[in-house]
Amino acid sequence: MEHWLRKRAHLSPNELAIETMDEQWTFKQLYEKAVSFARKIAFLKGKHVAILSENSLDIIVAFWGCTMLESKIIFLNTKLRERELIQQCETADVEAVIGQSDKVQPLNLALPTFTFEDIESLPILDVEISVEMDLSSICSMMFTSGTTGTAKAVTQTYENHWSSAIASSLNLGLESHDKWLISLPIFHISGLSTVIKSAIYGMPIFLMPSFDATKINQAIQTRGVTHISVVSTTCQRLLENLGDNQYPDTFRCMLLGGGPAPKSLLEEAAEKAIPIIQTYGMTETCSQISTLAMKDALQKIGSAGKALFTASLEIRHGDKKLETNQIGEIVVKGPMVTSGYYDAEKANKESFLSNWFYTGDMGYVDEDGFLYVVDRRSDLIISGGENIYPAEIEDVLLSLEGVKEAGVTGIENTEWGEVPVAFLVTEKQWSEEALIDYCAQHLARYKIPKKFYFCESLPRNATNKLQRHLLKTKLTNK
Ligand code: S0N
Ligand code: AMP
Ligand code: MG
Ligand code: MG
Ligand code: MG
Repeated sequence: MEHWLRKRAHLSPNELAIETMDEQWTFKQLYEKAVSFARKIAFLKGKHVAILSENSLDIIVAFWGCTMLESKIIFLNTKLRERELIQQCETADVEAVIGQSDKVQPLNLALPTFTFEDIESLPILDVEISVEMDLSSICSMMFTSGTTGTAKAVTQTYENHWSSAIASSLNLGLESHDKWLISLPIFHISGLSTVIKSAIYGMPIFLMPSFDATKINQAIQTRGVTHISVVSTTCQRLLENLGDNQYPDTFRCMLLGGGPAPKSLLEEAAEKAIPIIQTYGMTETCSQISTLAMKDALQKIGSAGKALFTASLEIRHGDKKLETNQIGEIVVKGPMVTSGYYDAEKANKESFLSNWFYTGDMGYVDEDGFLYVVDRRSDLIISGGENIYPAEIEDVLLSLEGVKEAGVTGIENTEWGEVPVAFLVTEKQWSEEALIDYCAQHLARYKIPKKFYFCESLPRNATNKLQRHLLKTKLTNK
């Protein structure tokens, strides 16, 4: 297939590709910047290149530039600590890291690193860049963890991204004035999928460097934004900031995903006639796999809709398909679903059964075929749209002197949905402050437990395995 951005620059050279608060780029400009970026880093052709950056024009140019070199792009979360980044770079066999200077410069990675400024000053090499994309090859990788707490790299092929963009448009429709605002991080599929849609659809994006409710609401009200992707936390903040004001009729989609949505939030949005479209999807499905159609949004509040065109979804217990309204594991299939975790045979064996991907999430399908997600993959805590795996935090706490046992679980939180709390059995007195300090050295700040409870013992089963779901009962007993 012809390279999407090249094709788009050919079809719609002078149309708007990216708008920021103070800049506007056409597809031709974006394409030329990406080509020049690719020529400057041609020595990274075909390599595993990690990108560490917040949302900016630079990360978009870097992404497209790397695709022109057939490099595999590994997206790193800017909130992570050095230890976490090193682990992810090792997992994905990263060969070079590029990114925002204040994020890349302080790192000690034992890998070649280049800031965007370094790359800017490199000479443009006279090399061929790819004019086509091989759909079956890996485009990008993003991380997810498992029950063990070590990161796994989800591979996303060009075909996965292509299929995701097309399936989304077959549900939401494409209109000539569509403009999708990106405020979620591009290092997550929630953000990257919109960058890709822009080239495939010929649709401008409105790019926000970070989440700012006032600026986003202004952009929706005055800059012609028609779509935005949100998680519950950011949706909540937008609604609060909106107050009694209204969005223009042209604003047609607030795509809400990345975790459970409180019913109260959905009802408040419905009252204010805000076009919230609930979706279920994940890094492994390259964004949406099941989305509520606009026409069903009000009748099926709380549902994540039906599997998109080309996708299939079943509720199973093991390999047995369950009946309507029975709760079981959500399994999915389709051309947007990852072909596997990178270099992780065991995890792949556990997650796939004849092309069906076992999500680990629990849900049911009602008599009209609509999906309801009721519980997430085992032990996963989702805080403000970021995933937190208890095992990873427990490992850090256990590495502290005098900590004999550690158990982490999530508790409800009005701002973030859920936050982690820790239960410790210790031989030594640790102050909460010291524990927070220690966690902060080793973990992204959103992973730091919000509370530490000291106990005599932790709930374990007959084989001595920690029973995290029982930790919560310790709280109700307190
Ligand atoms: C919620 C966000 C915006 C909060 O970030 P904010 O307000 O900018 O915080 P900072 O200024 O960075 O920090 C201030 C303090 O807040 C703490 N903090 C920050 N984030 C969190 C958090 N998530 N949880 C808890 N605390 C947090 C900071 O640590 C700091 O405190 P101190 O000073 O104490 O350190 C931000 O977190 C955000 O952008 N979240 C969303 C991330 C996201 O995109 N998640 C989705 C990932 N999943 C997927 O991509 C698959 C699903 C999917 O594709 C999808 C999802 C949604 C919509 C559409 C789709 C789709 O299908 O396309
Ligand atoms: P991620 O692992 O970051 O790709 O986020 C995907 C995870 O978020 C899924 O595996 C679910 O656990 C959760 N999730 C996504 N969409 C929904 C939804 N509509 N309702 C409940 N949980 C969701
Ligand atoms: Mg390896
Ligand atoms: Mg994840
Ligand atoms: Mg901020």
